[in-house]
Amino acid sequence: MRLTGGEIVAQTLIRSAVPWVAGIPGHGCLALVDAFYKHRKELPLYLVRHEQSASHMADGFYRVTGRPAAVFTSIGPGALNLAVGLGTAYVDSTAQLALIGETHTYMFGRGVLQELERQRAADSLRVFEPLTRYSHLATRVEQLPHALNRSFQAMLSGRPGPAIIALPMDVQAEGMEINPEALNFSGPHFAGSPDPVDLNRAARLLAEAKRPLIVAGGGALRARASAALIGLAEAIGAAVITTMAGKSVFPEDHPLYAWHAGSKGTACGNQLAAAADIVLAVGCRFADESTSSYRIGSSYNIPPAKLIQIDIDPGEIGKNYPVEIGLAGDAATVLTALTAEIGRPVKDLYNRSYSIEIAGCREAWLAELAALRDSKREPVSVSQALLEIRSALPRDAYLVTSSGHSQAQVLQEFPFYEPGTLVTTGGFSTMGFSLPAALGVKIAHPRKTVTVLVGDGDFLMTAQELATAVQYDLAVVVIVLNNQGFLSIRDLQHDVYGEARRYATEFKTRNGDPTSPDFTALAGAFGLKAEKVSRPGEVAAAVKRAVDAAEPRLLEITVNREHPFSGGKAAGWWDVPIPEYLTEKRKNYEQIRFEEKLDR
Ligand SMILES: Cc1ncc(C[n+]2csc(CCOP(=O)(O)OP(=O)(O)O)c2C)c(N)n1
Ligand SMILES: [Mg+2]
Repeated sequence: MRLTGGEIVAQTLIRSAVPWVAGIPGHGCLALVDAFYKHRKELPLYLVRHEQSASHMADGFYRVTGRPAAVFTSIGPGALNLAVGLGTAYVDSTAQLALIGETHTYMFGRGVLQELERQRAADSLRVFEPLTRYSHLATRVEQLPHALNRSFQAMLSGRPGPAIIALPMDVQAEGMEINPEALNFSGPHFAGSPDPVDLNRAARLLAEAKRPLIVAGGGALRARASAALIGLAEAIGAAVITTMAGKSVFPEDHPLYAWHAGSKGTACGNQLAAAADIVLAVGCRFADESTSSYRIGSSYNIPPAKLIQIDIDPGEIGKNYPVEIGLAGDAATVLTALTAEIGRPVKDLYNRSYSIEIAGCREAWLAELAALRDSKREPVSVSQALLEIRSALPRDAYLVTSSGHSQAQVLQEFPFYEPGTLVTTGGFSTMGFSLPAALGVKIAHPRKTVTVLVGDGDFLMTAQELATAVQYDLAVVVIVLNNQGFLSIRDLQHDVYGEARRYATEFKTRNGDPTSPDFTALAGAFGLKAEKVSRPGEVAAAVKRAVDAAEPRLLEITVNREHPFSGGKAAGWWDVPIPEYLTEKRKNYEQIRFEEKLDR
């Protein structure tokens, strides 16, 4: 059968179970979009208002389904608008296929409209090389089946990640003879399995541990390892903490749950992590935020604690801490194998002194939070708002968040109960992620409550996607925490450089008064109903009203701007370099840096 390049792509997506495509057309992808038109019944298309949003939509969808969607763009700026989305997906190891338009092959390097060509012809793809697991510029239609196969392999084998193919305009339009049945690249895909000797050694170490601690990262979520994680934790009586990227993989009302380690982690998580004798890391990179920038004893003490590290990517094993045993493979498979190898579970799990200590730690952390959950303060503190939002949402509601105080405080104080119900940009902390990612989550789970929790600054980066929510009737509830600025950065300036430093972080009028757009009016302009609250006690009911409306809604919450009620407190340390001219603060900073031993 004769198919054009565009048709080969469309048929591959359909046959490989890609559920939909999202993007923005332009002259650089017209023939591709025309093939999508021919297949519009089998391959739904979402038109977005910024290409970055298409990428975040696919990302959100992948996180909650494990299935890659595809995004498409025109040539040049349309393509480059994907960069932040693909960077986010790459860092957090989520899969999506990007299809970008490119210059006609026979005019490569001439400088056609929107071509990047001064150093090399048709050069956009190079921008994406550090952001993707696989990239290919298809200069002939005959290359497409193989390039598509490689893309699916890269997205779905081992550690997931995005793939990208650049499609010159002529390649999209030209045809070739091909059997369309051959265009299914959806699996099976190799995950790998660890050495049985190492597995046995790890099982023995874990069974003998006095203070075992499991830290689960985003890889545990990607591997859908929740059940296996609970199984092993209960078998050995381990404390379980998660990273930002792994949050929600373990039920946060479980008696063994100890919240998070790290700078913006919790006292509870840091205390138990630092005192562990065996640390079992599952799909966790040990990034700076979750380790207190590697400051010894602040979050971890490895060594003397022994580290067992499970990761699907052997390159992560031993990257940041020395490992006793590395187990490369799929997290769920390895955890299940470890539990089986250990055999007999610990006796009297919840009466052991370690379990009692974990429960005590957790209680102490919740008591510490109570001071910020000040039910009388107006406008409402972020902590109080989060408490009310949690109380108004079903246990299995999805919450999508991306940066600023909302993300940090969700980490510190907002419990999740069902695996994968927190969707957040853990490693890249991308402003603008939340709303479009939530649209992807809603497409995946139309009957579930899907909530966006964003700061005003974050929201303004992709606020135009309210139009997409309305066009496709994607009933997400967008909760904007409005504090008239980038206050998490303002508060960071305050914390590390001193009281006087509040620069370039607040939204002001010409006269210097705090200001913000009228978000309810903005929502109205896009055709959404919206509401605004500011007092404690008002939030929960307003969230319920928005959720019950079963249509896209916006809720603006005016939140407190006074530090620390504007956010929360750091629990560990974070390496934010201090300028030498702040002499006293710099001295203290240098002393801590020397303790790190990283650059000595
Ligand atoms: C795309 C992008 N640019 C800049 C940053 C750095 N940054 C992190 S949080 C933040 C402020 C976020 O403001 P807002 O969403 O209003 O939340 P708030 O800090 O006020 O709670 C900034 C600028 C980022 N994470 N992402
Ligand atoms: Mg803000």
